[in-house]
Amino acid sequence: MIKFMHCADLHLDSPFSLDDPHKAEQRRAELRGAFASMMLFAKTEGVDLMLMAGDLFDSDYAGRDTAALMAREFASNPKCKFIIAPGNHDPYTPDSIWARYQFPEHVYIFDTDKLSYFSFDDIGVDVYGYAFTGPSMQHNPFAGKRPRNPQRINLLCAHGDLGEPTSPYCPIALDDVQKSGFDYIALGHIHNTTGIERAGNTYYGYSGCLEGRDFGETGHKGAVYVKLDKTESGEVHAEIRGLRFSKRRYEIIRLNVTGCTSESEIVSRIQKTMVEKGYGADTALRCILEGELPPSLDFSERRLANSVQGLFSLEIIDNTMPMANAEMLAQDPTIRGAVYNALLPQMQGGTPEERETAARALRLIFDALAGRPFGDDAQ
Ligand SMILES: [Mn+2]
Repeated sequence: MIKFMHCADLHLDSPFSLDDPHKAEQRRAELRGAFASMMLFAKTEGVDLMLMAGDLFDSDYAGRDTAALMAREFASNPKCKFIIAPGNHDPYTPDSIWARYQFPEHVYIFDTDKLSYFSFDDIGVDVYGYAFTGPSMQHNPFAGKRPRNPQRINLLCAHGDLGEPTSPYCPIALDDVQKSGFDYIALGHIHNTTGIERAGNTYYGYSGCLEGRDFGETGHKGAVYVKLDKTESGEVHAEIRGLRFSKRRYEIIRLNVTGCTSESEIVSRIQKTMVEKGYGADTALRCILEGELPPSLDFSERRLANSVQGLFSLEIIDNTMPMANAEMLAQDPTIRGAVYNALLPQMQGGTPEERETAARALRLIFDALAGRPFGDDAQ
């Protein structure tokens, strides 16, 4: 039996998308922390191989200190073989860190865009793979190819776009996977994993990234841990586990706040949802408010975000409509009723942009009529 891990898309040195530059810097440090946690796990568990399926760095201008950090981590675990298949963000070029930096001997880096392999007789494993040698790749190097020795445990470590025939990032057809003859295909490129699946006799899938970087990469992130056995007759048994290494997660919720009559009621509704979903200091939350609120309810997105305690960060997006108590308003003989009735068609039937503009206009006018200063989100 062999033990291996599969990770990808570390994007070390990546910029993080957060409003607060201090927190963005913190996130960079946490990403390195997640990497260190994964490496510690590999060492503790005594894994034989780590398959790193590309985009380890965010760009081919990765800093030397990041390369040094990576090399130190590799050096501290000489029993594990590290296999690297450079991706579209960190392609193997003569100037790249892969070519120029002196990594330890037990680090194996694919350096051509043709399928090649590293052979490990001590554990009976061949690891196939290829490198991006530029920012894009039009053809799948393993399409139509088979491992040279079916008796071996045959793994493939690769960066590419599965099921996207026109992708400029190495389009891989499911058929290529199914007919490949590999026992396990460790893919990188897609940051949200959908789990490891099986096609034909081949396990395959994306590990996802190690840390989410923005709201496009929600949920906890990590790596895949596999214990794999191949019998004499070529039968494969695999125990596959997804492991969390991320320090934080990005999450998005849509919250209906109909019935709230004050800002503090909205705050408690957000807090109740946090408890239900288990969101705490590990969570960067985007909360989209929906539903109908009284037009007179004066709230600011920023003030709301500051009132909610216990999260890593909170972003409020207001998609509510100021239409609660609508019947009373529609009957209102004053200018309030006239404004409401004038804006109602756009608030109800317009495009999302028109609805938002009309809702905002109504709030501003009601604020002005009530003598309130415009909220800080007004512009
Ligand atoms: Mn990529």
